[in-house]
Amino acid sequence: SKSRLSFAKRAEQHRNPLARHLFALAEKKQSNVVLSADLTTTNDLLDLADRLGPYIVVLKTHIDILSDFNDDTIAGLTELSKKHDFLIFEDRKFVDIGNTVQKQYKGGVLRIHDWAHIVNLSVLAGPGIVHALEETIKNGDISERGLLILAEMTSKGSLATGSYTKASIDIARMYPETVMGWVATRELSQFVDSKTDDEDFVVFTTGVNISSQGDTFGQQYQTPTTAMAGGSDFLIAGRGIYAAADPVAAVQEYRKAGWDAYKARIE
Ligand code: BMP
Repeated sequence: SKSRLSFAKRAEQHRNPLARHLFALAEKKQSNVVLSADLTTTNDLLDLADRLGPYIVVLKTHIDILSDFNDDTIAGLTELSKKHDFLIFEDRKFVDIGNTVQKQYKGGVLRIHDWAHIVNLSVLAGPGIVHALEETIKNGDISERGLLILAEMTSKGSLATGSYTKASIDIARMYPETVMGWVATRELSQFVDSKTDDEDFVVFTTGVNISSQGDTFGQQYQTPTTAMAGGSDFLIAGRGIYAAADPVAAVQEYRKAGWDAYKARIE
């Protein structure tokens, strides 16, 4: 596992340019916070991204929840990602056969591949989905694009456990050039073969909240501190930040908690 190495070291050693960029951004901004910006109008989304952009390394979107998605949504997000230096992660959770997913990634009204640095997927249908997304990335003329595999889920009763989680990791390891890591609640070191020590899959953790245990639909939270102690690298937080009375104060609190915990675990 690479979780005891500094992000600076991991940035230096990583084979994937997007992962290198991400680790370097984290060091520069002293933040491992991914803001889950689950707002439903373009104005609210861009306003939040502008105010909180300085404190985050990645902005995670659910672009299909916007009631007024249009070209300005993407122009605005792209401009803010440059202004504040953060990456964009569309939480699309692709799950279909490769042929369909390729069209969903490249085309449609959303044209996700054009603007999202990172997208995620589930391996329910087997490795063909990764093959298809990788082909789009490799054939495209945009250099910084990467995939995350949804290896676990935070909601109560999730079926993404055990052999499913292990299969997610095995498939990630088949595509190390485009799969930069996975979304999981913890390090999953029991599934990772430590023989090949040039591997460095990045762990993104959802379900992070300082002041709540969960919601009425089965969401289950851990804190930034417990997530980092469990081997997470990047903390994804939504309502804990954007629904706080003062989102700017909240993002600073999550950033400090995440960064302190990161500092505490590196060698
Ligand atoms: P919140 O912090 O407000 O609970 O939001 C969590 C975000 O992470 C949501 O956008 C949700 O879709 C996403 N998510 C999750 O909560 N659990 C998972 O297992 C995977 C997710 O992508």
